[in-house]
Amino acid sequence: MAISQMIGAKIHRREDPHLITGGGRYVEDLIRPGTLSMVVVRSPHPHARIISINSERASAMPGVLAVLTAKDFKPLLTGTHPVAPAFVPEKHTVPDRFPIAETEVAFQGEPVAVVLAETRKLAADGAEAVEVEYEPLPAVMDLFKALEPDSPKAHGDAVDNKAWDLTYSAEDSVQEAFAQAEVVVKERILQQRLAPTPIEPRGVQAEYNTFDDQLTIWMATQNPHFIRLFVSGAMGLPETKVRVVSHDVGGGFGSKISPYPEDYLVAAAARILKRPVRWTETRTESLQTTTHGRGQVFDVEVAAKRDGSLLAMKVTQYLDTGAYVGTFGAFQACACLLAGGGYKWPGGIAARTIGVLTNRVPTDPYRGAGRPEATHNIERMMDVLAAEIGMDPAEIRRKNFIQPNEFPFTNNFGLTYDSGNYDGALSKALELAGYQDFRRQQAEARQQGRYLGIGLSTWIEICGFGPSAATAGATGGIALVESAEVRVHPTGSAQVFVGTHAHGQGHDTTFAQIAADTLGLPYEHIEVLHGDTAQGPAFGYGTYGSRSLAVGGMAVRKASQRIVEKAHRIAAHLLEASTDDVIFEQGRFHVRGNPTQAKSMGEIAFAAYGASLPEETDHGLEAISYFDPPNFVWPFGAHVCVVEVDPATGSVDLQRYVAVDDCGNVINPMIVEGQLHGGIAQGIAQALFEEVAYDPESGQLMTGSLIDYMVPTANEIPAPVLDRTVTPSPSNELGVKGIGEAGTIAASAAVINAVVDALSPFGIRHVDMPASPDRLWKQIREAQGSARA
Ligand code: MCN
Repeated sequence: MAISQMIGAKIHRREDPHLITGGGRYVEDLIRPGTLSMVVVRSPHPHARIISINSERASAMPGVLAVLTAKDFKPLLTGTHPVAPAFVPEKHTVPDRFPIAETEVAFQGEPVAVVLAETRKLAADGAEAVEVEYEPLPAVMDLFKALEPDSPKAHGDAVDNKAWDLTYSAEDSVQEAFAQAEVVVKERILQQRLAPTPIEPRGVQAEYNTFDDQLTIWMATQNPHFIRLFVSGAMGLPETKVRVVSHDVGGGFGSKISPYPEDYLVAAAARILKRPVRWTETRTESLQTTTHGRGQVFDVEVAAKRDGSLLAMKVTQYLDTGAYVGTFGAFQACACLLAGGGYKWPGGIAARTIGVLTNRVPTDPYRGAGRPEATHNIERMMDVLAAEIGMDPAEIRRKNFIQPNEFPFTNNFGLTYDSGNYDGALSKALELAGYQDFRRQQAEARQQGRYLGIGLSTWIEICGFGPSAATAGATGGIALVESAEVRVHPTGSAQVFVGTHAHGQGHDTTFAQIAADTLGLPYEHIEVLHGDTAQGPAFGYGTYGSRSLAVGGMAVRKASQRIVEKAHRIAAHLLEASTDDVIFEQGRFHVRGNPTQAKSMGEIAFAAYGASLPEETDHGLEAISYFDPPNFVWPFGAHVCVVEVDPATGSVDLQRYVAVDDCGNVINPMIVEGQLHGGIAQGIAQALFEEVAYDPESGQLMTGSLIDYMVPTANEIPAPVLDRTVTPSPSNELGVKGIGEAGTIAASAAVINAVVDALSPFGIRHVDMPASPDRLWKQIREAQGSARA
């Protein structure tokens, strides 16, 4: 492929051949000699006191080397589970969390002991033989019950079940707007708990080398450097003595950002036993103990004029934190700050978030984290309002959009949207979906007793985390910037080490595209490396929040530009010209006006390690860069979904899905489409299929296998029609915005709006997720009953 044509090229992912031919390297593939398997003994109760743990029988089982409990780990592990203060520093009551329970368990699946044996089967047998005596305590499974004063407390020593209660703004203008509004609509909107369910479950291996006191951890994670930071801190080791290696990762969707108890336990067990230790969760453990996403309820009220002009909004978020506050769990409160979507609210927005402790597994970011919730709320409310005043859902959106000439636009909470043309995306999507014609088809179908519906979702997103000035406070002092190191070798091949860590997003391809164009080297000569804290820059900030391109890709760009600057000086020296007279084009340096006398970047690379350098120039061609963006990036788009609902069964037939998205300039259109396909599938999954369910009385997880937890397959997801508009971001030189979460952020509202539109003849104006056949069937029956009454 020619030089300088890589950015924007629709090329296949270079990662795929080895992944799809079984050549991936996952944690389970790693076999170190002498490795012990760890199996975790977990609480069967949602809340209980631990009376005693008897490991005598287990310790005597064949192949079992040790049974370890909290008291064995205490000398090695200090501190508590890290929790980023995020947006809720006030009134934050976060229960302490040691990786393994000592006296009390607060959710079903919480570790109480670990068994280490020669094989996993022997460890599992040993775990069966560990005798734990519990005194069950009252558990609180429902977040509204948890807020009642006489409710059981999720932890024995808790005063109440509030992890936080924060009002972002309660402007007087909001009250005034509601008092003067011609129409007010309100809705309670559920965001059910979801299990992230990556194909590769969590896995950790660790080896402690006593020769040089070096701890190596192999694991499936989204951010190896953060894990190194937390584990080295907990074990009292310098970061230089801990190496975290993460090869291929089979998905994460946010669930592999934060450290987990097992990460510490495997590392500490390897140190105690002086043998390598491995642990990989079973699918049931994954559903039971990997952090869940969403788990929220919103009360939303919108005040407007009869002509559809929005005035003000009130929103209260109830967020089920689970038994402990996840490391980045409070980040989901950003649903409040984005409550207004892409619309203008002259009277303001009053927002309150309440974090509620329950006896369920903790919640933490899951693809979109806070932004799907914000989009779902506002996009539902736009339709509820449109129905109330008899206005077309597309028109009411157009009437209230922030206009292209109003960017940069500062929202009601002081966040500045960088650029956008919301109507541009909507108009294109409506045209592709045949919106005008659809209403005719819908009317005809209704005459035949068929219920078709169309739903819109005009979404916006904050991503590209993030500007250090904005993120340092939310992360407890760690500024979310991103790093890259570029090494050009004497023969003109280059290695690009990045601090992000792709786990399905195709960075090896897209970052090589950026480096190839910037360095003027052939794409094939560039190798992208990540996931090993012993290589590349000292720190990396990881892959989440659709930040890798807008922040990490820019670090690649900047480091590559530094190389070009140095190469420029060397080229001028070799061409015996002044640097001002030498220009860099298509990977070649030449004297202005004389393109025949030129030096390629490959030739300069060789010279950089040779004897003929300009004065005061160091040898080598390497550069490190950290990029700190001036702002977040704000992608947007419009999704349109067409469904048919069968009122006899409540089943939803997804007939068409159109998405027009705008992530600024695009590095690789094929990868962007792939990200949208996956993201949309997960949004549809939330809308129609998936829900983590607990028995409300016993607190037992009822969706502990993939038979009960309904992850849809390709059969249930239609191939979406994708298109885009291009509104570059002014926040980075590449003009890019993120796309990794966009599909999930947009999709649930488009699907549910379509379902509600289909069922509007029954007088139904809101449907909760998942809109499963039984839920819809009951709702239709109830609506028919009340219509008859
Ligand atoms: N890209 C591009 N042009 C753009 C925007 C993005 O070519 N204008 C490319 C990027 O170069 C990158 C990919 O698209 O190769 C996604 O980039 P970006 O939007 O920066 O998102 P991240 O790489 O930071 O990925 C994180 C995002 C998140 S937050 C979740 S959750 C998620 C997701 O990505 N989890 C995933 N996509 C996933 N895909 C897979 N297969 N597995 C997961 O767990």
